[in-house]
Amino acid sequence: MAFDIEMIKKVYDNLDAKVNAARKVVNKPLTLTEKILYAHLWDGQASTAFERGKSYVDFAPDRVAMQDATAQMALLQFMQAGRPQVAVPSTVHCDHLIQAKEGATKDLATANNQNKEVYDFLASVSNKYGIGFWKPGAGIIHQVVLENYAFPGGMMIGTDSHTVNAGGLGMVAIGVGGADACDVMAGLPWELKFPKLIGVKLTGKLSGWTSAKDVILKVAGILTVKGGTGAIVEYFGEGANSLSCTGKGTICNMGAEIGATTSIFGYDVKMADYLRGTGRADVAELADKVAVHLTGDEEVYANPSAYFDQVIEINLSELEPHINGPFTPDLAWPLSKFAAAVKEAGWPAKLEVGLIGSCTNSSYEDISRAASIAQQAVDKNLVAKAEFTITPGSEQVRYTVDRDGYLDIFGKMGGVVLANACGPCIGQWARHGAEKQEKNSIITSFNRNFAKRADGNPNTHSFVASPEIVTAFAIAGDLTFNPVTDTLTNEKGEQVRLDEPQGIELPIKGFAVEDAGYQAPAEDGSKVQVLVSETSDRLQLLAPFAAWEGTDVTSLKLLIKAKGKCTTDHISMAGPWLKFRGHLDNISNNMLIGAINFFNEKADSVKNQLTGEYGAVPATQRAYKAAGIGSIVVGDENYGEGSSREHAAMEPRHLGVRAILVKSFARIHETNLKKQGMLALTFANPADYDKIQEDDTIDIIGLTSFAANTPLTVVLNHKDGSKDEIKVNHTYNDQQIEWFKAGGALNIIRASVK
Ligand code: MIC
Ligand code: SF4
Repeated sequence: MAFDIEMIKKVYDNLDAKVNAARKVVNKPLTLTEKILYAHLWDGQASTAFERGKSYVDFAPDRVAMQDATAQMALLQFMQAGRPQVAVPSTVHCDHLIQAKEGATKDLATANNQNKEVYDFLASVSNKYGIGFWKPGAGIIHQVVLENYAFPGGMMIGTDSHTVNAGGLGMVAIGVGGADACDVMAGLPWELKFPKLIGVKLTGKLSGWTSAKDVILKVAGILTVKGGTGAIVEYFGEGANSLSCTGKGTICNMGAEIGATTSIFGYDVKMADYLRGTGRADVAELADKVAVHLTGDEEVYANPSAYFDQVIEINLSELEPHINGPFTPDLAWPLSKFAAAVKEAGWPAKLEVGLIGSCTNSSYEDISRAASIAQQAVDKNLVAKAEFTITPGSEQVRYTVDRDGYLDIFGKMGGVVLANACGPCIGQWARHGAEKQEKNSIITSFNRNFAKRADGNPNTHSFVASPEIVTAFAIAGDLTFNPVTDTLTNEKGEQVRLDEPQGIELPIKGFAVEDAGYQAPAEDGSKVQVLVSETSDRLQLLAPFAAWEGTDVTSLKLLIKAKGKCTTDHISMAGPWLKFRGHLDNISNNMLIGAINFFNEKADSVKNQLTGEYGAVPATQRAYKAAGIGSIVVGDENYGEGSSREHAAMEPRHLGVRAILVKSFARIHETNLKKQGMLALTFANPADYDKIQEDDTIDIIGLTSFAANTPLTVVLNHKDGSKDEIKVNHTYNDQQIEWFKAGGALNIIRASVK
């Protein structure tokens, strides 16, 4: 049903020739990342070696994956590309729009009802253009992709930042905005700056309470949320080979949290076992034959600092369990130091809810290890003090862990099984009492913990850990508990200790499922009608953005100078807004409502320079738009961190913002801005951020000679009549400058159709 063995065969048949060609060009031993990247070059490019971090390169990915919240915009764009069918195998996964409230069955029924229009749209577009469709309830995109589509040595792009999860199965899998997906589905090359390479050498072996999750929690602490920007992280060493395939997936998944383009592990026995366990023995057999090309060269791993731009070494035997947070995934605490950190910082020590699962951590191994802790609560007369939820990653995992009795064990501990969907991970959590905005703590085995992300409450302190640690904490109901050293008092008043978790990598009886939730597209979709009602408040056909006017852009008003962290959740919040992901005008009403205004330290309160009054960001911008005045957004470091959602770029574009000027960008967001015809600029001197004043009117000079590697000038006209002139950098290449001039990349594809 699901995977395309012919496509995989083709990739493997060509691998030897392509890797050998790369060897000649690069002229030294190759990392795994280089092998896969060079093997996926768009035709006829491999004559010279690419410069890491500098050269823009065109690639030909093998497949595309999209989730429902981003697929709507991706496919609305694809519908305008004038192609009858997608050019590469592609799938849509319905996972983000299901709200978690009362448990799987009821929540799924409610979602099917509430989101009917959107699901029908996605199903019919998929049917028409030859895209595989995974129904609501089938599971979370990354887990479904790992189980069905990912393969060692392949290259995939996906409209979700955690597409990188498939690195656990040796694939270069990269998160992108919908416009990039649209290009690849339309048969065009996909462009990426040739990444830098970070090598992570893993020695030793995990034991006790430590799990794969702790590797990435530790790496996030070392590299921080921007340390992986522009880089691919390649894991190797005997420690890497000892990790399960799904454990590798967890590590790669959270590579998104350090800004890495993607992360990858070389093909090994664990991957072959997983392929066989998930019904793909034929893929394993093919991979075995080309195994030398599915891992880095020996010389590279023997002397990594000669081949990687940065090398990190972690000894798994010494690694402690970690807990990261609150409010950012890179604040890493080893378990032994966590209790003291909680006390010192005054974070609420009482734990309200523990949540396991999600796309990051819901493998059979994860569930079995967490269940081994839950079983002890039952056996040792412990009553879980915190609430506890389980979000399975796919129907296949859910069905199998249910068959094997694990869900029963969680039930006995008081756990609630939620739908196989994103749910609480993306603000789709109807958490009772959240509206009171009380200060409280939760802990999850998810990946992100930005403010308001889970339940919309800015005072929820969210921490990230492995499923087994989350389960232990949920039993204790206390963040200062250390399961390695502390005891708990049970119902009988006895002191009991939780033993180390025990898990099983792959189900002994094999995976099983009754209805995996897949719907194949029509052979010939030309007659399929895709309907979008003109009166819909959830879907809106896209109108082309206007082309550049051919002059410098001047007299822009400062819309907001955002202070500190400004993630895509701050720019285009998820949760309640997810329902407008297919309607650009409606979702634009959330533009930057989470960003903190530098001048008054408030969210969603900016000065309207036309009236002098403070108002909501979207309303203020709509006032500028109505007056025919452009504007500019100023931001701090790593602006646009987090999600791939291109809404964060399309909303400002739609409402008339002309430029985003920041200290630095997150990769996907910067590309999304360029694709939509926006100006994405960075301060040549970051300290110039301080020169931006609240009443500034701003000119961008140099656009008539806009060229690669040439900075632009920004003039800040202050209210008192004084001026500052500053240099701003950009990373546009010639092609991307054409996108800007055309008013967006899609306008160029559109023009080529006629
Ligand atoms: C996320 O984890 O933030 C999301 C929700 O999956 C996003 C995609 C989206 O905003 O729809 C992501 O990671 O790209
Ligand atoms: Fe869904 Fe959360 Fe994974 Fe994003 S990180 S795909 S919201 S489960």
